[in-house]
Amino acid sequence: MWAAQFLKNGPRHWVTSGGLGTMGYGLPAAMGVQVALPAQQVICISGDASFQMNLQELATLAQYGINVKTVIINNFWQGMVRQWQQAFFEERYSNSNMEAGMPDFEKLASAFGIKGAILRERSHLEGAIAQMLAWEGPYLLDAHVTRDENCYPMVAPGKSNAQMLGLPEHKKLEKAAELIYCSSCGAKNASMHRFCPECGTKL
Ligand SMILES: Cc1ncc(C[n+]2csc(CCOP(=O)(O)OP(=O)(O)O)c2C)c(N)n1
Ligand SMILES: [Mg+2]
Repeated sequence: MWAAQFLKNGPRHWVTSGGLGTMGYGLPAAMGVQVALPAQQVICISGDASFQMNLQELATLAQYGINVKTVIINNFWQGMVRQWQQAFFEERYSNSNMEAGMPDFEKLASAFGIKGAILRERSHLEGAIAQMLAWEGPYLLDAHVTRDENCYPMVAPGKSNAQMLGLPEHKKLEKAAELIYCSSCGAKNASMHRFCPECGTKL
């Protein structure tokens, strides 16, 4: 989600499992694109838990020398699950902390015959990326990030996409030329909205 929100890589340079966000999709998808477009540099960006769903594909990278660079955004949690448990389940964290049993990804890559590195400091980020891109062949960068950073917007259980949390405030709504009122909950809406952000009803 962070990659989708913050990377400015332009059209036809983005492959994603989309809204359903299937864990483990990134590495094999990146391998397919790299084989199809050998002149391009493909970078797989994956969560730590998601990466572990298909880490056996490091062997395929090694066997075929596929030049995919992988960056693991490693918060040592199933972060989205942690965020749900924090926000909607009174911080009852169940089976979402991945610290115990988390492999050392640099050593894991090395075990498969692939170059790896760990990034611990933000100030080393650019250098670590430059080193990764300069390396000939597959490379795995294990980027340790803030462990409890939340990702927004998000949709609460039982709510619709029109009710997502964490969107920027529409402070100028009051001044919008045309206002309409939701027939279901009465909330005030700008007429360009197609769904009520309060209750999700189609306007
Ligand atoms: C195959 C699969 N199983 C379960 C889920 C539900 N799910 C969504 S995010 C998530 C945790 C992801 O953790 P991680 O890859 O470490 O990413 P983070 O949220 O920490 O950035 C889970 C279990 C899913 N999307 N795909
Ligand atoms: Mg994680």
